[in-house]
Amino acid sequence: MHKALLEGDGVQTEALAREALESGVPPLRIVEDGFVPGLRKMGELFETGEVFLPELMLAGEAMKSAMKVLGPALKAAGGKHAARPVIILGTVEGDIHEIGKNIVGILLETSGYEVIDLGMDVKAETFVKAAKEHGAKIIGASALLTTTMEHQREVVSKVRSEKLDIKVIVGGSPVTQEWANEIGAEGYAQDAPDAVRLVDRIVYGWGRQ
Ligand code: B1M
Repeated sequence: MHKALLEGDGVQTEALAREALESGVPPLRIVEDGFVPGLRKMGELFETGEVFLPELMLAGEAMKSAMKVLGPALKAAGGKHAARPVIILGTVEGDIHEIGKNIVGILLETSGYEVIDLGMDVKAETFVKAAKEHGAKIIGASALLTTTMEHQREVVSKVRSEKLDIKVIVGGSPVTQEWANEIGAEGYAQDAPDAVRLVDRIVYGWGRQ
């Protein structure tokens, strides 16, 4: 999986995802142990100038091919839930990284939440407008670039300035708990399972194991 991602081979990533599922490997394990390390490696190679934007894009596309198979499997593994608190999710303005945000969304859905995914490059006012429209109590804002993290602060500020009873949670690879504290976000999650635990704590005051 790692190699297929580094080669940007979407046919292979999809085939390997299918093969692993058919062999009974849990879908979240395939994502986190199979593909995510390959994407991390790609990021390192990009940072050191060993690969360039086209390779990075191909790796992103190859991951999306795998997610075509893994997304429905993740949802199916989560089962059905009756109570569906609404969560507004998106990647902040100026940022088009969506793979991690999509995994967070899928896991929240399979954990019983209704996720309204606004996609990527979402303005602060769009997050807030959607939350008001859908009666959501939580907004999740993802950012993958140090330059776009600042827009997470804007989402918090917009919620505060309108005095809304909405909690903002943040995540993404450059984001930390310290950053969440600094901008006044209600929570930070480092990965998708952690995001579910955080939302559970906010909504129900408890965490699932
Ligand atoms: Co870009 N990119 N990229 N990229 N990219 C990074 C992020 C980078 C770290 C690579 C590097 O240089 N090492 C670097 C950012 C540097 C920085 O700011 N510190 C970078 C750069 C520089 C860029 C461009 C500027 C390159 C350029 O044009 N010169 C450009 C920016 C475009 C833009 O957004 N305006 C760019 C473009 C792209 C592609 C479009 C080619 C592609 C994205 C494709 C897509 O998403 N459809 C891409 C990719 C694939 C990456 C890397 C390689 C992989 C990102 C990823 O999907 N990771 C990335 C390297 C890296 O992250 N190490 C890199 C896997 C994913 C499962 O993890 O997204 O971290 P992640 O999500 C995790 C957690 O963070 C958390 O849970 C997820 C699941 O575990 N999480 C949340 C995420 N959101 C959350 C929200 C929550 C809670 C948890 O609550 C709301």
